[in-house]
Amino acid sequence: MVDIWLSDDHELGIASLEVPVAVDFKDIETSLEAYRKLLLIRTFEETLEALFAKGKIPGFVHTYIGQEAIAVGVCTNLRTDDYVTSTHRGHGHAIAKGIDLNGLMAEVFGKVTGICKGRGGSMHVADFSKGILGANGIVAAGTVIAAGAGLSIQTREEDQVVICFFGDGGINKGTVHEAMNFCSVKKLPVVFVCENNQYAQFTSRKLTTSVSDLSVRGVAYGMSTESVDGNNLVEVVEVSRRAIDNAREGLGPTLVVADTYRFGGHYVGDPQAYRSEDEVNESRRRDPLLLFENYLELHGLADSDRFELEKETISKLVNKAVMFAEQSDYPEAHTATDYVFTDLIEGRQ
Ligand SMILES: Cc1ncc(C[n+]2csc(CCOP(=O)(O)OP(=O)(O)O)c2C)c(N)n1
Repeated sequence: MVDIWLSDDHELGIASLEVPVAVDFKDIETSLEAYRKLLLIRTFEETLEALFAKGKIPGFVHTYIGQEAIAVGVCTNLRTDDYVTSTHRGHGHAIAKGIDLNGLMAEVFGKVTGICKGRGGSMHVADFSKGILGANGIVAAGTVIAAGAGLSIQTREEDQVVICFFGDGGINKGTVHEAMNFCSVKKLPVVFVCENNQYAQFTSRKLTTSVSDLSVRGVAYGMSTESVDGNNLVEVVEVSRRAIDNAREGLGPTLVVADTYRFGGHYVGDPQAYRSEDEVNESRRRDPLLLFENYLELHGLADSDRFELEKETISKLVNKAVMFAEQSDYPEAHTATDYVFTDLIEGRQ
């Protein structure tokens, strides 16, 4: 048992995968679809690490490696017209919500064919047509955007939901207090998913946060709360579905705390002097991809040959996206302010 990142009630090992689920993860296509999404995020991020080292990516890159089961598990329960708000570590959320892969890659490269025409880059990827309201370089800013989107849904009397992904560092921000209180008092259809990856930049959660069980923060706002092993895809699907169903039915927001571990540094190139290699290696024993492979094997849904086949297919997809991005142009300098303001605002000026 390691206590570096698991909440007290989360056991180590594959026994915890034996969770009864409503999504039919005994169905081979459903399971493989989820596996492909996990792989897609992992491969996308590992490819970016290599490209960043070659100097091909402008700015900073924060990878989602180790946390994939949270985005995939939660988004498995969503419709295209549901919304997600994201963070600076947002590629996984966007992929899980169905963003176009070429458009995402080109955006991270800052190319004109990017999903935001190269204006956003890694930390500001958005695609409103898929309900992706934006990655965000401002920690926890997505929480108040989620509250606004929730209020919009309630005002329109629709049954969409908003998922607000944010980090354990973010949970100490004042905006979280405002957003959670507002969503709770208004019973807005928002699910706050706190990805507890144990670090905020270079500082352990234990040094910055007054409680070890982050879900108590939701109790303070009169919200439902859930805790889940964020590396266990099947469990994330099940727990987040309860919260999403409740939100859709008008029962108000839930705080879901998903315990996980950030395998990479805070950003690509982070020397990581604040943690030991042993700690990182220990956490990799509970790699969400390995756990889900164990699950698939245990239930006779796939074997190592199948895993290899899927990995090859996904690698090809990501390589094609890299080629697309590399062959695309950068925006021309004189267009820098195009697409930055909405017509609405321009119309008012
Ligand atoms: C408002 C604000 N304060 C500080 C920063 C600097 N900063 C960038 S990432 C980060 C840590 C965020 O930690 P967490 O929310 O746990 O997300 P993680 O990086 O672990 O995914 C900080 C403090 C920022 N971008 N925005």
